[in-house]
Amino acid sequence: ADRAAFIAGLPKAELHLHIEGSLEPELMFALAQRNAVAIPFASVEEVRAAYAFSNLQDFLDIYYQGMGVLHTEQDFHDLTAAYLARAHADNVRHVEIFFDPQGHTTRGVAFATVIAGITRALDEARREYGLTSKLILCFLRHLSEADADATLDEALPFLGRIDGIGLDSSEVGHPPSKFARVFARARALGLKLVAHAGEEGPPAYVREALDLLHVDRIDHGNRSLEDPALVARLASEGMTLTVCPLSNLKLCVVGDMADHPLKIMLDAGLAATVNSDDPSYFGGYVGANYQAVADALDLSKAELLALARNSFTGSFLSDADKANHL
Ligand code: ES4
Ligand code: ZN
Repeated sequence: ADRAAFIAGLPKAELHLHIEGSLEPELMFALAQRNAVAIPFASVEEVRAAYAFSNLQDFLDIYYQGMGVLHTEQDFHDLTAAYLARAHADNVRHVEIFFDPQGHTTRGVAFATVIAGITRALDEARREYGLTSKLILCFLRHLSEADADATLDEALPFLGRIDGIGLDSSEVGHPPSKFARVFARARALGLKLVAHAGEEGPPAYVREALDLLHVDRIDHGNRSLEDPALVARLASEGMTLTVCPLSNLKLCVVGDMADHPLKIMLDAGLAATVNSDDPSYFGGYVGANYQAVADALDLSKAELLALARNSFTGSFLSDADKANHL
């Protein structure tokens, strides 16, 4: 109870959040009705029952299906506004949101519609809660680099609202090297760079993300721990890892929360952070992620404070803005 109050009171930044993964079943039903889209579920309970995954691909199949109810600017606004209200309730002061434009443009939804809806909600949260944000466009790595390049072309008119690019979706078989050229292009445009690596993929994929993509953060990074030299390098470079405990449990990256490597990461000097990834699908927002992993690993207040501080230092806020949070 003491730990719960401490976690609730900690100012946090969330650095690993797929906005489409915050689509709650209730909103999925409401949007399906509003847009006259058929969904293969009869009830909210049936949707939740379908959220049993044995690996990343199991989840991705249902995640891409779920986002099919999102059509209008209002839909993207309502999705984002619901997430931001929930994050604010968890004392999240800053959020860096991933979105998957290729999950929408391939269904005929315009890039501009997605951006307009998300950014309208971000602007409202800034005014209403003082909650600041950055927006990170993710490329779907199961698609080609040419598709990613075309998506970056579509983003060019909106670079005033897009702070960085990321790499997500099916990891194994789609190494960072596949996207070296489009990441170099984004880097030349001044965008921040992140990539999912070492969630299901080997430590070599984390090394590729560092050496070939020149990323500013590693999303997940769990399997880095299999390579002690890589761990030493990540620690010495102060590389932020955006770790997602409930995601790791739901996707069977860890078998039990008691086996979660977060404490090992901290003890190794890694700049780990705690994040919710796809909270609707994985069973909890950022506060619940802190709580679940802290209970399972018996994390101290000093460790929890370090995790929250890491979330601000690892953010893409300016040094002046970081200082206001630390
Ligand atoms: C994702 Cl947990 C995870 N891993 C890779 N890609 C994703 N897209 C949404 N959630
Ligand atoms: Zn993710």
